[in-house]
Amino acid sequence: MNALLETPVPAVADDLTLRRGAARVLLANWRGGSTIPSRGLYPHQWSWDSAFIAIGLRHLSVRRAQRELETLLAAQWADGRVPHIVFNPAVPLDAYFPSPDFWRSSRAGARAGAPSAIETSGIVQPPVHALAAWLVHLADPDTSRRRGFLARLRPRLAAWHDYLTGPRDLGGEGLAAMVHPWEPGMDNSPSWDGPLSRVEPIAPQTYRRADLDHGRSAERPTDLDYGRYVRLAADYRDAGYQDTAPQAFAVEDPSVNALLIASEHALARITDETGGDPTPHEERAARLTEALVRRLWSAEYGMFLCRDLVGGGLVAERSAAGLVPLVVPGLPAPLVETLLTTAKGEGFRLGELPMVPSYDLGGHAFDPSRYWRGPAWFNINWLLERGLRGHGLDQEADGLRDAMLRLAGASDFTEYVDPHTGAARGTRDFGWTAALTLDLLAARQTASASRGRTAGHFGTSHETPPAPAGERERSQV
Ligand code: 9WN
Repeated sequence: MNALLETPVPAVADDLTLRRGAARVLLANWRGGSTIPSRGLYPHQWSWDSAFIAIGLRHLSVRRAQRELETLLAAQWADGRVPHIVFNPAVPLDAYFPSPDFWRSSRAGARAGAPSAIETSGIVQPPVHALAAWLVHLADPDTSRRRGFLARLRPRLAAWHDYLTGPRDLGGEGLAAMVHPWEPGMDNSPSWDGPLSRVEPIAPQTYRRADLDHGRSAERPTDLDYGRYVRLAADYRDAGYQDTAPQAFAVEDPSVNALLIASEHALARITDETGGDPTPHEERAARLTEALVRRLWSAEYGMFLCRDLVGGGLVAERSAAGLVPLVVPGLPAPLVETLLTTAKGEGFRLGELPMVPSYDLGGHAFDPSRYWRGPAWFNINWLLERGLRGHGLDQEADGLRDAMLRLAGASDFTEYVDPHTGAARGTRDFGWTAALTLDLLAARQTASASRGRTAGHFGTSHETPPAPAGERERSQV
């Protein structure tokens, strides 16, 4: 039975009200050069948040969307890494933990090429940026060309991907590895429980969790998790953020690598558009796809799993990260079919529940409220929607898109929702929820104008039609 029918459904906002509400969130969260994820909990610039936000912002202001990515990439380190947080010096140190005085990037990261004039964290987040840059370009190619947007970003994006496929290929088998649970962006996913259990937590009295000033503790990671996060970050910092130092935590994550592949396809298009040869990027995307399937596919689980590089072997936990490779354009058809079966099965109930949960509904660690251990997130569902559509699964994609739009409006653009009831969880007025609402609204409008035809995999293929008028800048913000 459809869970939406089991619970009272709040009034559905019409498209215009939804658009205005989402725009209001993005305007309120704009800080002059970038957008904060939320006004209480996350008062700085976050890396993958900015990519998703730019994808939505392009429907309000192409200039702002360009700026969002430019600001982030201006904080790139000389070794190519794009830091997961760029700190705003005007925000008090105690507003967010770990704060700039914990990461000490300009000093501790000097050997790795951290900028001297901007404070950042020293870890990374998933590489959604080339994809975002390409989509921002498509929204208004003329303005993009006139401003040299892609030409300026291209070398930085290429260096970012070189970092992930070079120093971060810790397994030596062609995939990027993540060295902290914050890096894949799904912080307390049950997939990390095993790999994290080997990490000695730092003493709780040595730091203060600012997140609990804004979030309910039942919806956030536990203190034990935090102790381990802080230990790993402090050790990485004390090793000068060098990737040659031994890591206590190192995993290959299917979502991160799938996003790298999607972004590598986008980088091929960006390179072509700026007069270069796209072939090396197309070849790298193909190599990464082969490595993703070889290293992380589990026929037994019918989905991709994470690989624990320290303990060895695949992690036997079904998380939504293992479905995200649907965004990979060249994924073999039998795998797409199996992923669809898994997504529709008992664990994720695509099409039955309003949105896909972050973790197996029947899994031993499932919790409908606690962060990445069950709640459904808008960015992951947006990726699944695009992935399904890219493989021609329009009916499933339409259902997901419409449910997301309904829940985004009904929940005040919340950070995540209870996957069974759709009830809001986490912080409200959340940046990427608002941004991706704008993107889905624009796509729905374009689809109904062209009687159902929408572009497939993010417009990264050669056949992609030019940006629809509905995706062009409509209003100057
Ligand atoms: C740590 C900003 C970020 C998201 C992550 C999400 C959460 C941070 C935190 O918020 O992580 O990076 O303090 O919990 O897990 O995906 O990018 O929105």
